[in-house]
Formats: sequence, structure tokens, C-alpha cells
Amino acid sequence: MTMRAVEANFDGLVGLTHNYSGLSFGNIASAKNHGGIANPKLAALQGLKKMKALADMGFTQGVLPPQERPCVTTLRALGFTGNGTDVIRAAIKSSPTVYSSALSASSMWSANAATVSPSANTADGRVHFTAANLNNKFHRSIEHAQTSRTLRAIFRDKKYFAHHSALPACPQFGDEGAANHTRFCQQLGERGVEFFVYGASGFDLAATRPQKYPARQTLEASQAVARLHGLDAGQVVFAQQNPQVIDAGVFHNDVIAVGNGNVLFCHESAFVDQQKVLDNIAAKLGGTFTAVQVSNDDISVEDAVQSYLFNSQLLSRTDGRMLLLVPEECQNNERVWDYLQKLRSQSTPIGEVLVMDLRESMRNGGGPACLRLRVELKQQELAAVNPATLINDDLYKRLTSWVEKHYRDRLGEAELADPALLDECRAALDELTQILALGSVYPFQLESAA
Ligand code: SUG
Repeated sequence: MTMRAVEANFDGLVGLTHNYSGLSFGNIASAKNHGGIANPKLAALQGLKKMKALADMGFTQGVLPPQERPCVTTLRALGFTGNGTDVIRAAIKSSPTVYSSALSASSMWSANAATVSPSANTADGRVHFTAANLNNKFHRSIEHAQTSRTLRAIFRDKKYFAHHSALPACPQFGDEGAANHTRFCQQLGERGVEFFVYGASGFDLAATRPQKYPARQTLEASQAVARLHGLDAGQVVFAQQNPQVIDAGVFHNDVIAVGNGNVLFCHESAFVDQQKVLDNIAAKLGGTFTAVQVSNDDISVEDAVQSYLFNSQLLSRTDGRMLLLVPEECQNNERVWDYLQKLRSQSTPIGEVLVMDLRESMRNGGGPACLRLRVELKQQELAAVNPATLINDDLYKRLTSWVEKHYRDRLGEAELADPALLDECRAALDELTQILALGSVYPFQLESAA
């Protein structure tokens, strides 16, 4: 029997400049590993292994290419002039932090690339994408222009796909994309509920908000995305993240909750008025809805943040049970691992746990769920996706040799200042656009074509 629809996971391929610059205030791993030596080659290979493992299990798996870094366009916009090398040298001299931001490979966390609504939920029956402005962090705010170009090159057909530019770039409309968005349904391809989780109101500054770390997503941004996608009020739930967990390092909802189908796996302290939120989802979804809530006695918020238990991927197997793909850090945390053994044997929808090594990404606060953008696609929509971006044995092999050929295996402070990184990155990306049949999507390609 052919499935009516599939969930495709599009993983961000780790870029050539993956490094630890401590750029994300509120993200504990990023701060802790600041200044460490990164291994971009290993990071990219770890990510590719995850993609291959899921493709081998029969899941539809796509890939999103990295962005051009250092981002010369950004540095020029900030007044650095001359050729690429001049721009880089001047930026390093004048502001190392600005330079690190322009160098970050953060687009690899594609859960923050965009919010995606399946066609069954939208007013015009198309799959809708809104690129996330990632306004809360400078190094991430420079991603959305390229993200939009890339998404349009993969989901090209206007008959099936609608693309919206990022929301206005201001704190009131801070938007972090799918990391704060979950869609629930009984069956893929059927109309379901879209669950938007925000950190605080962008306009009502007297309303509850975290005190220590920023709330990256605003209610008003989530509402705007729901409007742009043409979602009906009866199928949308907005919920506020518990400000205390943001202050404990839960900078995105996907660090404390993950949903799939009609199941939500979350910590008991994830949301403000949690029971009301769950009742609301259940009522709007209709049929069955199961919330697997982990109590503080079983796992503290601190352990959840350290192990990234909830930043797992929850995937439907063909036998109806679900697979939880967790990072190795969960296996290394005794309390979390004990809990996962218990979970497997209980009568929850989660029947299998798969562990993957994603250490390079994890050290920047990016687990399995951060690395993927979920796109639910009906068969005819899937057929309209650029096929060269879907992982199979051949593409996996080609991407692995491409990484082996172009990536460095060590990036510390000294190497990060090497202007040669720009040419290395451009040469690699030029080749990658051919492998993925994307056409010209990068500034250096578009400028030379002009
Ligand atoms: O935005 N880390 C990313 C991690 C994003 C994780 N994504 C999800 N939870 N969906 C961030 O904080 C660190 C980069 C540095 O410090 O060098 C960074 O950007």
C-alpha cells in the first residue's frame, strides 16, 4: 500500500567552518565549549551518518546545503571593504566577535531554518514555508536570505509550495522556526493541529518572561506565521514555554518537547499551564492524543538540558510504534538511560530507542532534532521536490567523498583567522550545487553571473 503522505526530514549539512565561538547566550553548551577545537570534517560525517541511517530504515531523508562562510555579504554591509581577503582581515582586526559571527556554520541546525505547514492544514492547499528571521542572535540573523534561496531551489513548484520571506527583523517578531512548532495529526496527509510555542510576548513587556536568558520566539511571531500559512484558528494552539526552563538553558522548545503524529513527548515543566495546553491540543485534534510526560523525579530539567533527551527525533515506524533517535549523551547520563530503558518496556507509543553520535554538533547545543527540518509531503508534492537533494546510497557516497575532499579536521582560534577559508568554502559549495542540482544559489555565484 502506498502511503498518502510521508514526513521527509531535511538535515542541514554541517558547513566547512563549524567551530565553537560561544555565540549563543542562553545556550549552555555553546557557552561551555567556547574556544574549543572543532572538527568540521567529523561533524559533517556524523551528520551524514544520521541521514544515511534513517534513509536505510526507509524514512524519506533530504539534505540542505551549508551557507557561504565567512559571509562576505554581511561583512560588506557592516562597512568592511576591498576584496574577500581584505574584508576578512579588516573584520578580524576590528571586531573578532563580528568576524566569528560571519563565520558560523549555524545554518546546520535546520530546525531553525523555517516553519513548515503541510498542505492539508493550509487555506490554499499548498505546503507553506516561512524562513525564520532568527533575530535574537546576530550570527543566526544572517541566515534567512540564503535559507529562502535554498528552499526555493529545492521546493520549486509554485503549484505545490508557497514560500514566505522572514518576518520583520526586530525583537517583537523574533522567530526561530520549526524548533518551536509541532504539527499533530492522526494520519499523515490529514488535517491536523499546529502547535506554536513561544517564549514571551514581543509587545507586552509586563507579561511573564524569563529573567536570565532571552525568550527567542515571540507570541506575535508565531501568530504571524499561522496567518501567513492560512491556518484556521480551530486547528492552531499557542502555548507559552515555562520561563523557568528557558532560564535553565531551554532556549528552544525542542530542547524540552518533541511531537509526532498524535504523540507528544515532553517534560512535565515544559509549558505554562501545561495541563490546559495538553487538553487544548487533545480537543482540537480529536481522536486519540497521548502525552508522554516525564516527571522531575525521573529526569530533572538540568539532566534534560545536559543529555538533550527531548531533542530527539520521534519517528513513526510502519508497524505503528515509534522510534526515538537520541544523541549518545543520553546513553552517557545514567538517569536518562535508566529512564529510556523503562520507557521502552512501558506501554507507551515509543517502542525503540536508537543512539547516534553527534558530538560535534551537540557541543554547540545542536542535537538530532536541531539538525532536521520536517516537511510533510503528499505523494505528488514529494514527486515535485528536487530529487537530487534526497539521500540514497549514491548521494551519501558522493557527499561523503565531497566532505573528505574539502573539509578541514581542525578549527581552533588560529585556523579560524585564515582568510583561505573563504576560497576553500566557495570551491566546495560550487561543487555541491552541482551535486544537488541547485543552480546558482550563493552570493558568489550570483555576483559572478551578473
Ligand atoms: O541557535 N548554536 C545554535 C544551536 C541551535 C539548536 N537548534 C535547535 N534547538 N533547534 C543556537 O544557539 C552556537 C554557535 C557558537 O557558539 O559558535 C549556536 O549557534
